[in-house]
Amino acid sequence: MTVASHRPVAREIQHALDLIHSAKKPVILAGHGISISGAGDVVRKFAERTNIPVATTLLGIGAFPASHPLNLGMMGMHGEAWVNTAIQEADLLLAFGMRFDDRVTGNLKTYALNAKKIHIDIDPAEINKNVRVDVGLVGDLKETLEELMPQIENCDKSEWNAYVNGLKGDAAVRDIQNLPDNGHLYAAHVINDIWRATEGKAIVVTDVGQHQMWEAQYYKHDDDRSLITSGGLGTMGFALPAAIGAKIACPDAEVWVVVGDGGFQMTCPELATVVQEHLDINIAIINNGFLGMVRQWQEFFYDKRYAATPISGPNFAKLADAFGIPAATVTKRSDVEGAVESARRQKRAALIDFQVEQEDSVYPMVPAGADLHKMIRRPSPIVETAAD
Ligand SMILES: Cc1cc2nc3c(=O)[nH]c(=O)nc-3n(C[C@H](O)[C@H](O)[C@H](O)COP(=O)(O)OP(=O)(O)OC[C@H]3O[C@@H](n4cnc5c(N)ncnc54)[C@H](O)[C@@H]3O)c2cc1C
Ligand SMILES: Cc1ncc(C[n+]2csc(CCOP(=O)(O)OP(=O)(O)O)c2C)c(N)n1
Ligand SMILES: [Mg+2]
Repeated sequence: MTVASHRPVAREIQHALDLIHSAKKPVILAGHGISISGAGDVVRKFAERTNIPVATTLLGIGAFPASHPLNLGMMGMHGEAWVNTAIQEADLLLAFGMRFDDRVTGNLKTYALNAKKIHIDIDPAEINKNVRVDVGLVGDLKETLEELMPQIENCDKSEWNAYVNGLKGDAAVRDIQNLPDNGHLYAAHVINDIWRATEGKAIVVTDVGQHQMWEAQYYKHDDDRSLITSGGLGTMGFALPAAIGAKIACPDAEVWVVVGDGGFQMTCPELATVVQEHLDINIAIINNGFLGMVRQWQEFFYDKRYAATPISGPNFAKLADAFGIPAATVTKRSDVEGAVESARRQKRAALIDFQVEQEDSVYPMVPAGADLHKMIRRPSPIVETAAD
């Protein structure tokens, strides 16, 4: 293949068009470059005209609306199983401003072997870096798609879409909000309840770990840049300072921090900045008493040898109180909604310490370097867990 330099050349554009129009099982891989390029609208028009389903990276969440019928959800290590299966069975992948991170591909030797690949990226170094592609279009995504659009024909991919939707099975209705309360508090419940209370319209800033993945799974983002999260660097301690930035940049937005008990302790002195600058930020600590994501790997791959992952912490509500921030501690699902609404009503910062199940894990999971379709599934679906 050839890589067109900086402005895609006609031959490469034609090759891409041929692949798009002849594909029977295509998937768009929507990445962070969509937001950076401001290409959200043209990506939506492209997907609708070609009828191609869309999988997002973690950093692509929100760049294509979660509620759009063509949105499959997040791909990769903690993506939904049907999304990864669709990618593995696809005959064409269209990578839009994403860089095939190892959390996205799993084992490169078995990654989407049946698929032709088109990669549109502004950085020539990204083309063929991790995954070899058939067409590499180097350029700004919005400009490149706008150039392609007049030549894109309406496509009927209804058979493929029906097949992919069928893959969702029961997992698609992992509708946890209507389940009976069994006395357990799951992080998934908390995040889903925050999503419902905020009608999906908040800017959510997460830290790094299990709570970050549950946020990606259970808060449905329809708006671009409404999820701010540390992806590639995965820097614990990111959430609170980043939320301060988000609130100052968007003072009228409702801003929520979703943070683990470990990461919060890394940058919690910034509560002083929150108070000093009179910032109305709501902080949800997903407190599981562990460096949870590391504990999960120890459970799955190291015989539950929980070395250095059980962590202590202060009484977070008292800590908030010391800063003059109103706070609550929640241990029961029935108290989640009231605490969230009370935090939202305050016209200043508020903090909630959600003391969730300690040894819950994020499912599904592709073990690092494993084949993308070989996911570890939840032993019993959360539907059953929550109802037992
Ligand atoms: C605990 C943990 C678990 C994770 N699990 C997952 C997971 O399950 N699934 C997942 O997807 N991610 C996961 N991640 C995140 C992952 O590590 C990467 O950060 C993420 O996949 C990168 O997404 P991206 O390629 O869309 O964004 P980026 O890394 O930001 O790449 C953006 C790409 O767009 C290009 N670009 C920029 N501007 C433009 C433009 N104007 N026009 C065209 N192209 C442009 C860039 O050159 C780059 O190639 C996880 C991270 C952590 C910390
Ligand atoms: C600064 C930093 N140190 C270590 C890590 C490795 N790491 C990734 S997730 C994680 C655990 C996070 O624990 P917590 O903040 O409690 O969130 P949880 O996973 O329990 O939701 C660790 C230690 C990291 N990403 N960043
Ligand atoms: Mg934790």
